[in-house]
Amino acid sequence: MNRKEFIQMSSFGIAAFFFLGSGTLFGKAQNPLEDPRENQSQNPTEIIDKDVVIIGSGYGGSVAALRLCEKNIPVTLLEMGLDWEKSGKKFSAMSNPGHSAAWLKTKSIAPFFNLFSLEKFTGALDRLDYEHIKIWVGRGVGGGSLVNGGMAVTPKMEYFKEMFPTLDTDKFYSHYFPLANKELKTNVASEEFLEDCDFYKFNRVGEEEAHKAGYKTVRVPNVYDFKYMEQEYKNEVPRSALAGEVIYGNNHGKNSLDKTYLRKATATRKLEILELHQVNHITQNSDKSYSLDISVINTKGEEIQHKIIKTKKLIMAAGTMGSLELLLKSQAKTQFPIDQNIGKEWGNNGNFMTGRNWVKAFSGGTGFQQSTIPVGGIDHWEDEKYPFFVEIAPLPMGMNVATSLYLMVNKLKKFGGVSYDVKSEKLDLDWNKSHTAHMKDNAKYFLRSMNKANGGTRAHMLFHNGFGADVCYHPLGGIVLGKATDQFGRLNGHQNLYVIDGSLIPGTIGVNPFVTITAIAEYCMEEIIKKDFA
Ligand code: FAE
Repeated sequence: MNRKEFIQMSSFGIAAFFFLGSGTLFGKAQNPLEDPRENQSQNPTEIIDKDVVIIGSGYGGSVAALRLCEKNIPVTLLEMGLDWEKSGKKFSAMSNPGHSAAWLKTKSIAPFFNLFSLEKFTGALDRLDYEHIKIWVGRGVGGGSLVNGGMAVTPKMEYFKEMFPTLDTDKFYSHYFPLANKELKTNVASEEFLEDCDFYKFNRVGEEEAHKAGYKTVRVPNVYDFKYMEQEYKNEVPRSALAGEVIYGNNHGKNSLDKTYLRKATATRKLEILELHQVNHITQNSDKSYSLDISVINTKGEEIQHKIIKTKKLIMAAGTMGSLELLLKSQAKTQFPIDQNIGKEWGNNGNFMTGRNWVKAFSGGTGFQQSTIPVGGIDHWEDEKYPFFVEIAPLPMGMNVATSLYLMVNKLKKFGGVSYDVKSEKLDLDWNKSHTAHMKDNAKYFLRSMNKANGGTRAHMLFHNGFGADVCYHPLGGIVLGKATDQFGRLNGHQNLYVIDGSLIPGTIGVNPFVTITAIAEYCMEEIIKKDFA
């Protein structure tokens, strides 16, 4: 398969933009490991030097960019997806998928109702398919923040301590978590609004039913601006959450990273963001610098330029699956040195999607119109036999369905593992039904108790008869803090290579993870900048 075919076929293929960097050199002779230009495309390769490079513009990458730029350090941020704000393109609603709905697919890829054909485009939502699990991720400047539900949950202190026994828990809860929430613009909806708003009927129903079944519910903070949503409700501003926008991106209201960390970093004028730059693999040079093999792509996913960017300091923030793929693939392709712990302690954060149908006469369903932004959770984490946390999720498809949707977050009983298959050039996951069996038991217990108290059945029309063991929004781990890296994300065996993203968290954190990823990134970057960039 030639390079072009590979890019088009790969789920990491993409769309394009052309950037001329400084210090361009053509045809510089290097040893084969330093000049990884095998399978050249017809386009001449551009070789560029940069001081500091970050791969990926999600939570880890955005924190790293801001903290470095604030210290006057010039940063180049490489992102395989589109800069949506710059492109002037709109995100599409769930009921009408358009350009943003999927990364280079011809059919929509939401967890349900995929009846829509699409034009191939570098959309904001991607799905990585493995035998026993499907993993959804965000693509574009802002990473997962573009497509996620915005639930901003600080983990329970005890569980955080259990996952990270060597970290200073008190400092995290007094400093890094508050800092992360402040920068992310986390806020909470007013109870009055939630009580009045028709669009939150699904949540009121979900909470009432949970209470009847004896569960405790909690209000969940979010980065969607609830004051904006109140204005949407009154039709004073354009609607977004109340117009069915979420996993294909929000056009208004949501404080995604492009509106928070990245906007601040850009204001320093030290940040260069190169969109549609897909890093294929990395080579370590004899002087310990790194060469990144990059395809610049167009919005159809075709390579329009091939680049090598050389840098002394490299921060990998391509997300759990992206950073793992880059490290493992680079090892296979360029003998890139990696630690034996890479690929270990991977998990799905206990994600298990489930739902209920309840057909009570005259009940009125969960509402024709549903806000896309979740605000409620069911906290059953302390239970000894069936511990779980549940997001009361909307189903914003414009139907007054008598279906309730729940995303469960469970504990892990055993970790999965990630390796690289040279033949298929894809990641291999050691992950199967044995990893999720206890999550299914929890889902059965939860649905049974809810149905007993409220009537109903499990939602057979959703995923696999109502039990979505293979639905994963929160891949975590594989490059675990303090195992594959030192205590601050410096990759073992390297001096100037850092990993700052969800892969640092050992497979589970008990709640939706981006607040934790942000706080850990803040903690790591504080130390790295102090010691390695002085
Ligand atoms: P991430 O945000 O994934 O960013 C990585 C970036 O790197 C992406 O922009 C990639 O395009 C880019 N990239 C990857 N490979 C390459 C490459 N080779 N070259 C160049 N660029 C590359 O990483 N979490 C919550 O806490 N609350 C929620 O409500 C929530 N809802 C979610 C809903 C959905 C549908 C999904 C998919 C996720 C949700 N999450 C939620 C998970 C959350 O978005 C995710 O944990 C974080 O985005 C992960 O942050 P990272 O910094 O690790």
